[in-house]
Amino acid sequence: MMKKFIIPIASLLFAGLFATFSTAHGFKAGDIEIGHPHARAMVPGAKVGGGYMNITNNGSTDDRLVSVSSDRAASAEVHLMSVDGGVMTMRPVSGGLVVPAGKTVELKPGGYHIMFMSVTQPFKAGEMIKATLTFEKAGAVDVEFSVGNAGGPSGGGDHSTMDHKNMDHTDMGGMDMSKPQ
Ligand SMILES: [Cu+2]
Repeated sequence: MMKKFIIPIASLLFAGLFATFSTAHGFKAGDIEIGHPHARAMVPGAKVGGGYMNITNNGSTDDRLVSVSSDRAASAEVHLMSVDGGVMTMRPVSGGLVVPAGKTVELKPGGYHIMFMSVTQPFKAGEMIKATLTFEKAGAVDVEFSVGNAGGPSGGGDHSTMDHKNMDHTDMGGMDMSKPQ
């Protein structure tokens, strides 16, 4: 009789453990450490998705994220989102994203992000999206972006669930709006 109950509880604990483990993931290449690469689930039909993470440079010289690729996207770029004359804009970071020596650069909604473009199968919650980040000095590092939920009722999510083409980034999370225009 007891066995019936023991098994589900054990698997529940295991699932919980696995979830904890998989969200705290990180990757390393030389002096570069990639912390928790993640992406939001995309709505059906969406063609672009945003990717976020922390990049730490433990070395004594600056490095640079020069390219990003993924099987799931025809192309990928590093973008910077900013407010220009009250209008939210995004542009590719030319020359690569500099990661200064001894510093951490945060890619997050409202700031720097990886833009996956021409995605044929929208990212689904629970998936891991394989990608390769190439640094000028540290070289190539394979990472996996964990895909979270599309966002709860609060909508406190990020812009990757929205139609990026229109640059309609209604989520201002993480953006400093206090700057004079
Ligand atoms: Cu973008």
